[in-house]
Amino acid sequence: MSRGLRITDLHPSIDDIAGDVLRGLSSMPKRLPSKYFYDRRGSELFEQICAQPEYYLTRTEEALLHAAAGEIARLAGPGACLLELGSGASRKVRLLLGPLRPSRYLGIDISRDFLLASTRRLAAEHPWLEVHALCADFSHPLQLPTELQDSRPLLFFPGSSIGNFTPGEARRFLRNLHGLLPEGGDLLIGVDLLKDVRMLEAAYNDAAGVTAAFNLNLLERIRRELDCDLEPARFHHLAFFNEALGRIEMHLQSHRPQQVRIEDRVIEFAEGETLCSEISCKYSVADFQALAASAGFAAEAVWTDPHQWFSLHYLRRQPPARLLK
Ligand code: AVJ
Repeated sequence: MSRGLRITDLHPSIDDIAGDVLRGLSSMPKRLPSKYFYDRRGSELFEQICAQPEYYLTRTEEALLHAAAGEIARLAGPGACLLELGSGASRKVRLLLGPLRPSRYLGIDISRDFLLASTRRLAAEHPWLEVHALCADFSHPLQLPTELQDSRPLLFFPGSSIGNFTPGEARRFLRNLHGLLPEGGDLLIGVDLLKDVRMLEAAYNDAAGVTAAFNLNLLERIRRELDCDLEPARFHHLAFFNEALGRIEMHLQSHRPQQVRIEDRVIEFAEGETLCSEISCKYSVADFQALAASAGFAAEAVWTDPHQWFSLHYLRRQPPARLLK
Protein backbone atom coordinates (compact mmCIF):
# COMPACT_ATOMS: atom_id res chain seq x y z
CA MET A 1 0.00 0.00 0.00
CA SER A 2 1.24 3.45 -0.89
CA ARG A 3 1.32 5.97 1.95
CA GLY A 4 -0.40 8.40 -0.43
CA LEU A 5 0.42 11.90 -1.46
CA ARG A 6 -0.08 15.03 0.67
CA ILE A 7 -0.51 18.22 -1.31
CA THR A 8 -0.05 21.90 -0.40
CA ASP A 9 -0.89 24.37 -3.17
CA LEU A 10 0.57 27.90 -3.19
CA HIS A 11 0.60 28.20 -6.98
CA PRO A 12 1.07 31.79 -8.26
CA SER A 13 -2.07 33.50 -9.54
CA ILE A 14 -2.71 35.29 -12.84
CA ASP A 15 -2.35 38.61 -10.96
CA ASP A 16 1.20 37.69 -9.96
CA ILE A 17 2.03 36.82 -13.57
CA ALA A 18 0.51 40.03 -15.01
CA GLY A 19 2.30 42.21 -12.45
CA ASP A 20 5.65 40.45 -12.94
CA VAL A 21 5.40 40.57 -16.75
CA LEU A 22 4.49 44.26 -16.86
CA ARG A 23 7.20 45.15 -14.36
CA GLY A 24 9.80 43.22 -16.33
CA LEU A 25 8.80 44.61 -19.72
CA SER A 26 8.69 48.18 -18.38
CA SER A 27 12.22 47.98 -17.01
CA MET A 28 15.31 48.91 -18.98
CA PRO A 29 16.73 46.61 -20.31
CA LYS A 30 13.59 44.46 -20.58
CA ARG A 31 13.41 41.14 -18.78
CA LEU A 32 10.99 38.39 -17.73
CA PRO A 33 11.18 36.14 -14.66
CA SER A 34 12.58 32.70 -15.57
CA LYS A 35 10.18 30.93 -13.22
CA TYR A 36 7.39 31.40 -15.80
CA PHE A 37 9.14 29.03 -18.20
CA TYR A 38 7.64 26.14 -16.33
CA ASP A 39 4.07 25.71 -17.46
CA ARG A 40 3.27 22.13 -18.42
CA ARG A 41 4.75 22.46 -21.93
CA GLY A 42 7.79 24.32 -20.54
CA SER A 43 8.44 21.58 -17.98
CA GLU A 44 8.22 18.97 -20.75
CA LEU A 45 10.61 20.96 -22.96
CA PHE A 46 12.99 21.33 -20.05
CA GLU A 47 13.03 17.54 -19.63
CA GLN A 48 13.93 17.30 -23.34
CA ILE A 49 16.73 19.87 -22.92
CA CYS A 50 18.21 17.64 -20.23
CA ALA A 51 18.50 14.81 -22.79
CA GLN A 52 20.21 16.89 -25.50
CA PRO A 53 23.82 15.87 -26.26
CA GLU A 54 25.07 19.46 -25.77
CA TYR A 55 23.40 19.84 -22.35
CA TYR A 56 26.11 18.17 -20.25
CA LEU A 57 24.70 19.45 -16.92
CA THR A 58 22.06 16.80 -16.20
CA ARG A 59 24.12 13.77 -17.23
CA THR A 60 27.14 14.98 -15.30
CA GLU A 61 25.18 15.76 -12.15
CA GLU A 62 23.40 12.40 -12.25
CA ALA A 63 26.73 10.59 -12.51
CA LEU A 64 27.98 12.56 -9.49
CA LEU A 65 24.83 11.73 -7.51
CA HIS A 66 25.14 8.08 -8.39
CA ALA A 67 28.81 7.96 -7.34
CA ALA A 68 28.33 10.02 -4.16
CA ALA A 69 25.01 8.57 -2.93
CA GLY A 70 26.64 6.34 -0.30
CA GLU A 71 28.69 9.16 1.15
CA ILE A 72 25.68 11.50 1.07
CA ALA A 73 23.69 8.90 3.00
CA ARG A 74 26.47 8.68 5.61
CA LEU A 75 26.60 12.47 6.01
CA ALA A 76 22.81 12.80 6.30
CA GLY A 77 22.22 9.78 8.53
CA PRO A 78 19.19 7.49 8.28
CA GLY A 79 15.58 8.66 8.39
CA ALA A 80 16.17 12.22 7.22
CA CYS A 81 13.41 14.26 5.67
CA LEU A 82 14.40 14.88 2.07
CA LEU A 83 13.15 18.12 0.50
CA GLU A 84 13.71 18.94 -3.14
CA LEU A 85 13.51 22.44 -4.61
CA GLY A 86 12.42 22.51 -8.26
CA SER A 87 11.69 18.79 -8.22
CA GLY A 88 10.34 18.73 -11.81
CA ALA A 89 10.07 15.13 -12.92
CA SER A 90 11.63 13.92 -9.60
CA ARG A 91 14.19 11.92 -11.57
CA LYS A 92 17.42 12.81 -9.78
CA VAL A 93 16.04 12.12 -6.33
CA ARG A 94 15.54 8.47 -7.30
CA LEU A 95 19.33 8.12 -7.24
CA LEU A 96 19.29 9.06 -3.53
CA LEU A 97 16.24 7.23 -2.19
CA GLY A 98 17.77 3.76 -2.03
CA PRO A 99 21.02 4.63 -0.24
CA LEU A 100 19.48 7.42 1.88
CA ARG A 101 16.24 5.73 2.96
CA PRO A 102 14.66 9.01 4.05
CA SER A 103 11.53 8.93 6.23
CA ARG A 104 9.81 11.49 4.04
CA TYR A 105 10.16 13.23 0.71
CA LEU A 106 8.75 16.68 -0.10
CA GLY A 107 8.87 17.81 -3.74
CA ILE A 108 8.60 21.59 -4.20
CA ASP A 109 7.90 23.01 -7.66
CA ILE A 110 6.08 25.89 -9.33
CA SER A 111 4.69 23.68 -12.13
CA ARG A 112 1.60 22.22 -10.46
CA ASP A 113 0.36 19.53 -12.84
CA PHE A 114 3.86 18.33 -13.50
CA LEU A 115 4.67 18.23 -9.76
CA LEU A 116 1.52 16.28 -8.93
CA ALA A 117 2.04 13.74 -11.72
CA SER A 118 5.70 13.22 -10.75
CA THR A 119 5.18 12.92 -7.00
CA ARG A 120 2.18 10.62 -7.52
CA ARG A 121 4.38 8.30 -9.57
CA LEU A 122 7.15 8.48 -6.99
CA ALA A 123 4.73 7.60 -4.17
CA ALA A 124 3.31 4.64 -6.12
CA GLU A 125 6.80 3.28 -6.81
CA HIS A 126 8.07 3.72 -3.23
CA PRO A 127 5.26 2.52 -0.96
CA TRP A 128 7.53 2.78 2.12
CA LEU A 129 8.06 6.52 1.58
CA GLU A 130 5.81 9.31 2.83
CA VAL A 131 5.54 11.71 -0.13
CA HIS A 132 4.47 15.36 0.03
CA ALA A 133 4.03 17.86 -2.80
CA LEU A 134 4.29 21.62 -2.26
CA CYS A 135 3.37 23.75 -5.24
CA ALA A 136 5.15 27.02 -4.57
CA ASP A 137 7.33 29.74 -6.03
CA PHE A 138 10.56 29.35 -4.08
CA SER A 139 12.00 32.63 -5.37
CA HIS A 140 9.95 34.07 -2.49
CA PRO A 141 10.66 33.03 1.13
CA LEU A 142 9.18 29.58 1.74
CA GLN A 143 7.07 28.19 4.54
CA LEU A 144 7.25 24.46 5.10
CA PRO A 145 4.05 22.52 5.86
CA THR A 146 3.81 22.40 9.67
CA GLU A 147 4.00 18.60 9.86
CA LEU A 148 7.51 18.80 8.35
CA GLN A 149 8.91 21.52 10.56
CA ASP A 150 10.15 19.29 13.35
CA SER A 151 12.01 16.70 11.30
CA ARG A 152 15.72 16.73 10.37
CA PRO A 153 15.84 17.97 6.81
CA LEU A 154 18.20 17.49 3.91
CA LEU A 155 17.38 20.12 1.32
CA PHE A 156 18.25 19.01 -2.21
CA PHE A 157 18.58 21.76 -4.83
CA PRO A 158 19.89 20.13 -8.01
CA GLY A 159 20.44 21.23 -11.59
CA SER A 160 22.39 24.42 -10.92
CA SER A 161 19.09 26.26 -10.64
CA ILE A 162 20.88 28.49 -8.10
CA GLY A 163 22.51 29.95 -11.25
CA ASN A 164 19.22 31.65 -12.17
CA PHE A 165 19.97 34.12 -9.37
CA THR A 166 22.74 36.73 -9.53
CA PRO A 167 25.43 36.03 -6.88
CA GLY A 168 23.85 38.70 -4.62
CA GLU A 169 20.39 37.16 -5.00
CA ALA A 170 21.87 33.68 -4.49
CA ARG A 171 23.37 34.80 -1.19
CA ARG A 172 20.02 36.21 -0.03
CA PHE A 173 18.30 33.03 -1.19
CA LEU A 174 20.77 30.85 0.76
CA ARG A 175 20.23 33.05 3.81
CA ASN A 176 16.50 32.42 3.49
CA LEU A 177 17.20 28.69 3.41
CA HIS A 178 19.41 29.17 6.45
CA GLY A 179 16.42 30.71 8.21
CA LEU A 180 14.16 27.90 7.04
CA LEU A 181 16.39 25.03 8.19
CA PRO A 182 16.86 24.05 11.83
CA GLU A 183 20.38 23.81 13.19
CA GLY A 184 22.20 20.82 11.73
CA GLY A 185 19.99 20.90 8.64
CA ASP A 186 21.93 20.13 5.49
CA LEU A 187 21.90 21.38 1.92
CA LEU A 188 22.87 19.30 -1.13
CA ILE A 189 23.23 21.58 -4.11
CA GLY A 190 24.35 21.17 -7.72
CA VAL A 191 26.36 24.03 -9.24
CA ASP A 192 27.56 24.32 -12.82
CA LEU A 193 31.21 25.33 -13.23
CA LEU A 194 32.99 27.89 -15.39
CA LYS A 195 34.49 26.26 -18.47
CA ASP A 196 35.29 26.67 -22.14
CA VAL A 197 32.94 29.28 -23.64
CA ARG A 198 32.10 27.20 -26.73
CA MET A 199 30.94 24.33 -24.57
CA LEU A 200 28.83 26.62 -22.39
CA GLU A 201 27.23 28.32 -25.38
CA ALA A 202 26.54 25.01 -27.15
CA ALA A 203 24.61 23.78 -24.09
CA TYR A 204 22.14 26.67 -24.52
CA ASN A 205 22.02 26.49 -28.33
CA ASP A 206 21.34 22.81 -28.97
CA ALA A 207 21.26 21.76 -32.61
CA ALA A 208 17.76 20.28 -32.32
CA GLY A 209 16.40 23.68 -31.27
CA VAL A 210 14.81 22.47 -28.03
CA THR A 211 16.25 25.33 -25.95
CA ALA A 212 14.96 27.82 -28.54
CA ALA A 213 11.49 26.25 -28.29
CA PHE A 214 11.71 26.38 -24.48
CA ASN A 215 12.64 30.07 -24.60
CA LEU A 216 9.87 30.96 -27.07
CA ASN A 217 7.31 28.98 -25.06
CA LEU A 218 7.66 31.63 -22.35
CA LEU A 219 6.07 34.15 -24.74
CA GLU A 220 3.40 31.63 -25.77
CA ARG A 221 2.50 31.04 -22.13
CA ILE A 222 2.24 34.76 -21.41
CA ARG A 223 0.21 35.33 -24.58
CA ARG A 224 -2.22 32.59 -23.55
CA GLU A 225 -2.51 33.33 -19.83
CA LEU A 226 -2.70 37.12 -20.13
CA ASP A 227 -4.68 36.94 -23.39
CA CYS A 228 -2.47 39.56 -25.06
CA ASP A 229 -0.86 39.95 -28.50
CA LEU A 230 2.69 39.02 -27.51
CA GLU A 231 3.51 36.95 -30.60
CA PRO A 232 6.29 34.31 -30.29
CA ALA A 233 6.82 34.28 -34.10
CA ARG A 234 8.04 37.88 -33.91
CA PHE A 235 11.00 36.93 -31.70
CA HIS A 236 13.91 34.56 -31.83
CA HIS A 237 16.08 32.77 -29.31
CA LEU A 238 19.49 34.17 -28.37
CA ALA A 239 21.91 32.65 -25.84
CA PHE A 240 25.51 33.68 -25.16
CA PHE A 241 28.11 33.72 -22.41
CA ASN A 242 28.61 37.07 -20.71
CA GLU A 243 32.33 36.93 -19.82
CA ALA A 244 32.32 39.93 -17.50
CA LEU A 245 29.53 38.50 -15.34
CA GLY A 246 30.43 34.81 -15.70
CA ARG A 247 26.98 33.80 -16.86
CA ILE A 248 24.96 32.48 -19.77
CA GLU A 249 22.21 34.87 -20.75
CA MET A 250 19.13 33.85 -22.69
CA HIS A 251 17.27 36.54 -24.55
CA LEU A 252 14.30 36.85 -26.87
CA GLN A 253 15.10 39.23 -29.68
CA SER A 254 12.48 41.21 -31.59
CA HIS A 255 12.80 40.80 -35.38
CA ARG A 256 11.24 44.19 -36.12
CA PRO A 257 9.97 47.27 -34.32
CA GLN A 258 6.68 46.27 -32.69
CA GLN A 259 4.13 47.23 -30.10
CA VAL A 260 2.66 44.74 -27.69
CA ARG A 261 -0.56 45.46 -25.82
CA ILE A 262 -0.73 43.86 -22.37
CA GLU A 263 -3.71 44.70 -20.16
CA ASP A 264 -3.97 48.51 -20.38
CA ARG A 265 -0.35 49.08 -21.40
CA VAL A 266 1.55 49.29 -24.67
CA ILE A 267 5.13 47.98 -24.67
CA GLU A 268 7.41 49.09 -27.53
CA PHE A 269 10.21 46.96 -28.94
CA ALA A 270 12.85 48.43 -31.25
CA GLU A 271 14.22 46.31 -34.10
CA GLY A 272 16.73 43.86 -32.62
CA GLU A 273 15.84 44.81 -29.02
CA THR A 274 16.03 41.90 -26.60
CA LEU A 275 14.36 40.93 -23.39
CA CYS A 276 16.41 38.81 -21.00
CA SER A 277 14.48 35.67 -20.06
CA GLU A 278 17.14 33.87 -18.01
CA ILE A 279 20.61 34.12 -16.56
CA SER A 280 22.58 31.03 -15.63
CA CYS A 281 25.57 31.96 -13.46
CA LYS A 282 28.62 29.70 -13.47
CA TYR A 283 31.03 29.42 -10.53
CA SER A 284 34.35 27.99 -9.49
CA VAL A 285 34.18 25.52 -6.57
CA ALA A 286 36.04 27.99 -4.32
CA ASP A 287 33.82 30.94 -5.26
CA PHE A 288 30.66 28.98 -4.60
CA GLN A 289 31.95 27.73 -1.25
CA ALA A 290 32.75 31.33 -0.27
CA LEU A 291 29.27 32.43 -1.29
CA ALA A 292 27.71 29.60 0.77
CA ALA A 293 29.94 30.43 3.76
CA SER A 294 28.77 34.05 3.67
CA ALA A 295 25.19 32.75 3.99
CA GLY A 296 26.02 30.50 6.96
CA PHE A 297 26.71 27.16 5.25
CA ALA A 298 29.97 25.25 5.75
CA ALA A 299 31.34 22.93 3.05
CA GLU A 300 31.25 19.31 4.31
CA ALA A 301 32.03 17.69 0.97
CA VAL A 302 32.20 18.50 -2.70
CA TRP A 303 32.22 16.18 -5.70
CA THR A 304 33.24 17.08 -9.24
CA ASP A 305 33.57 15.02 -12.42
CA PRO A 306 37.00 14.36 -13.99
CA HIS A 307 36.50 17.21 -16.50
CA GLN A 308 35.47 19.66 -13.73
CA TRP A 309 32.28 20.46 -15.61
CA PHE A 310 29.88 20.33 -12.66
CA SER A 311 30.00 20.33 -8.87
CA LEU A 312 27.83 18.81 -6.16
CA HIS A 313 28.15 20.45 -2.73
CA TYR A 314 27.18 19.02 0.65
CA LEU A 315 26.76 22.02 2.96
CA ARG A 316 25.91 22.10 6.65
CA ARG A 317 23.96 24.91 8.26
CA GLN A 318 26.10 26.75 10.78
CA PRO A 319 24.71 28.44 13.92
CA PRO A 320 23.53 32.02 13.23
CA ALA A 321 26.39 33.46 15.33
CA ARG A 322 28.80 32.43 12.58
CA LEU A 323 26.94 34.39 9.93
CA LEU A 324 29.19 37.09 8.51
CA LYS A 325 27.63 40.52 8.68
C1 AVJ B 1 17.21 24.61 -14.65
C2 AVJ B 1 17.94 26.83 -14.45
C3 AVJ B 1 19.50 25.08 -14.25
O1 AVJ B 1 20.06 27.39 -16.44
O2 AVJ B 1 20.80 25.50 -17.26
C4 AVJ B 1 18.35 25.09 -19.50
C5 AVJ B 1 17.49 26.06 -17.27
N1 AVJ B 1 17.63 27.10 -19.53
N2 AVJ B 1 18.47 25.57 -20.74
C6 AVJ B 1 19.91 26.19 -16.75
C7 AVJ B 1 17.82 26.08 -18.73
C8 AVJ B 1 18.03 26.78 -20.75
C9 AVJ B 1 18.58 25.50 -16.43
N3 AVJ B 1 18.30 25.52 -14.97
